[in-house]
Amino acid sequence: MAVILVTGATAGFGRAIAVRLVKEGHRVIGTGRRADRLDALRRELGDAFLPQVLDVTDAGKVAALPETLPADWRKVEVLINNAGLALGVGKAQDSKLEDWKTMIDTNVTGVVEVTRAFLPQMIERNHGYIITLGSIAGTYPYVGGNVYGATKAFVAQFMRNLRTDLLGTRIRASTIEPGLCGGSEFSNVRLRDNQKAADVYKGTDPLTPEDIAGTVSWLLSLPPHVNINAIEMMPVCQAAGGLAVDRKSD
Ligand code: NDP
Ligand code: 8X3
Repeated sequence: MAVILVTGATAGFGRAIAVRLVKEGHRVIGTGRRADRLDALRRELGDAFLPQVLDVTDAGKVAALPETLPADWRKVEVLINNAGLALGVGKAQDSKLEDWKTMIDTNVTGVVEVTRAFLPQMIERNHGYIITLGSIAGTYPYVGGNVYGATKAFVAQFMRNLRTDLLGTRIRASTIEPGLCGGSEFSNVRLRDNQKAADVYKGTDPLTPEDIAGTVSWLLSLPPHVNINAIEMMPVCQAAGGLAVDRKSD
């Protein structure tokens, strides 16, 4: 059983992943900015869960994290880069630059810095697994997806390149790219309006955080010679929408 670090364990996918992996016998380090949520998870999961308050955009704290962990938690065998967010659904021309910067700082720079912090120890042991949450938004453009989709396209290519650099080692790298998924705070954060967030899922049967946790669990169950490069998953009620054409009337 492994020591697994899950970023963004205070809600949604990260929380579900932490709960599932602890139930499967792993020890999980869960991070996030909200200490009260992490403490509640610790009460629920017990000693197999180690809460660590961490803002992934705080470069100094991210770099120092591996050495600041308690000694018996330092050998992180699996890193799950889950912390991330979308802000806004406006077109590029209507979006706030501040929101764009926050998404880039969290979804791009945060993922890169957390990965860089834990990679050396995995290389040293020639053993490890890095799983990062991308999104279908990184593949399929949609109106209002602008910078969020671009950050997830970065994630997908970063992980493919990482795997290429890791060829010759026994370290694995996978991206999970989900589509519409309810039961998390993703749309509440993105829309900053709980009613509008609930409307996103009206009349749908979306993926759930437990579906994502199940996918992580499946990845971890595979034999060590198997590397799943990427998994794109959507609920049955969703499919890609096709191309758009602007037609002028005569
Ligand atoms: P939630 O909003 O429910 O959870 C996001 C988590 O990320 C929270 O635990 C939050 O913790 C953490 N987080 C956000 N910013 C930071 C930060 N600066 N530092 C540390 N932690 C941070 O969203 P989901 O669970 O739905 O999303 C998880 C991941 O999956 C994201 O990367 C998202 O882009 C991706 N995804 C989501 C989909 C969906 O439809 N829900 C579909 C496809 C991908 P805290 O606020 O406590 O810091
Ligand atoms: C979240 C999925 O379709 O809202 O990454 O961009 S989507």
